[in-house]
Amino acid sequence: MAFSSHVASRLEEQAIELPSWAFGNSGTRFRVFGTPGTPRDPFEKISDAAQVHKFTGLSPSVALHIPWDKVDDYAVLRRHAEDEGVALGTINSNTFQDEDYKLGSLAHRDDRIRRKAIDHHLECIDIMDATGSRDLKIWLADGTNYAGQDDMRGRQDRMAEALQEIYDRIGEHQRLVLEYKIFEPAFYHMDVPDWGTSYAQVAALGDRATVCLDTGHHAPSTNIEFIVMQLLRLGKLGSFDFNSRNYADDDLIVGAADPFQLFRILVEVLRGGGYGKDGDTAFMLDQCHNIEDKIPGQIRSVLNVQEMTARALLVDREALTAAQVEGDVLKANGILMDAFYTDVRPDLAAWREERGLPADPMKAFADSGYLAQIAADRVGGVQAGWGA
Ligand code: AOS
Ligand code: ZN
Ligand code: ZN
Repeated sequence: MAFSSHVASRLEEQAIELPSWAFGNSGTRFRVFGTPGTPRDPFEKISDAAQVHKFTGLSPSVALHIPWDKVDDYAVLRRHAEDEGVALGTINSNTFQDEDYKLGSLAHRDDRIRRKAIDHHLECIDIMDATGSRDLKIWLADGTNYAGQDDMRGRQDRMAEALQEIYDRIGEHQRLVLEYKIFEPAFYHMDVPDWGTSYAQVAALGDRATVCLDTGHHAPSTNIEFIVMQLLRLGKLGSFDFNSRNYADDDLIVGAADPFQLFRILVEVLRGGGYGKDGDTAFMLDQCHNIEDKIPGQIRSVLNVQEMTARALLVDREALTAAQVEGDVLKANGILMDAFYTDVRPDLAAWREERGLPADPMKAFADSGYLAQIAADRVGGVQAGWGA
C-alpha cells in the first residue's frame, strides 16, 4: 500500500538542517575517538554534510558554529556549499569556550566581558549577512554552580539588555533563536534553563525572536510535546535541535533512544502548524558522534525523523477528534497508536525511488565508498573537532 497523495506530498516539505560540528571529532570529557577521513576544515565538513542530502534528499542546509567554522571569505564557503548542492544555514554563536566566559557571557557582571560577548554576536550577524543565513542561534552556558554565587535576577536583567542590543542588529529577514538547557555546564542554575525563561526573554525582544527546543535539554520524563504545543500556540517555536538522550544531553542519534517520543513531538508539530509550509519552525540536528561513523550517523538521524514524520502524518485526525469529543479514552489512544505502530519503511522506500533517491540510503552510502575515499585523501592536517 503506497502513501496517500497527501502524505506523499507533505513528506516532500521535510528539511532537516545538519550541524557542521557533527562531522568533526567530538566526544565526551573522557575521550574523543577520531575517525580516518574526518574533515580538517569547514569546507570538508560541508562536503561530508552534502553526502547526507545527496543520499536522502532531506538536508539542504548546514548550520555553522562560530568560531569553529570561521573562514577568510564566507562568499567562497557559500559557493562551495552551493557547488555541493547545499546551502549555509543557522549561525551558532559560541560564548562557552573563552577563558573570559568562566562566570558567564551575556549575563556576566563585568561590563567588559558582556561587551565582548555582545560583539561576538554582532560578528555572527555580519557573517549571517555574508552567508545568507536566516537564524542566529544563541545557546548560553551562563549560570552558577552554587547558591549565593551570584544574583540570579541581576543576571536575567543584564542578559535581557544584551539580547536587546543583539536583536536590534538582526535584519528584517533574520531571526534570533534562543536555546534553553536545564543544566550543564552550570549545575546550580542556568540563566536560560527552561522554555519559560527563553519565552520570556524572546517575547520581550520582538516578533523575530523565538525559542530553540533542544530535545536533550529537559529533566527526565518531561512531556516535551506539551512544550512543543505551547510554543507553537504562542507562535514562538523557532527551531528544534533534535537528538536523543538516555540520561542527559547525550547528543545521540535522534529517535534512537525513544522513537515514540519523537513521534509524539511530530504529531504536535503537525497539529500545531509547525511543519513544512504550514509555519517556520526549523528542524535541525544537534548531535555529536564519538564512536559511530559520522556521516552514516547523520543519515540514520534524518531517516529517523522522516520515518516518525510519516507515521505522524498517518494519524486519522478526524477520527481522533471524534473520539476525543466522545471522551472515548481507549479509542482516541488507539487511533494514535495505530499510526505509531504502522511500519512505513516499505512505503518510504518506494517514495524515495519515485523521486530518484535510493530506497535504502544507509546501504547506498555504504556502497558508495565515500568513507574509504576521504580516509585516503585526507591524510595529515589537523582534524576538526569541538573547538576547531
Ligand atoms: C549545548 O548543549 C547546546 O545544545 C548547543 O546548541 C550545542 O550543543 C552547541 O552550541 C553547538 O550548537
Ligand atoms: Zn542544542
Ligand atoms: Zn545540547
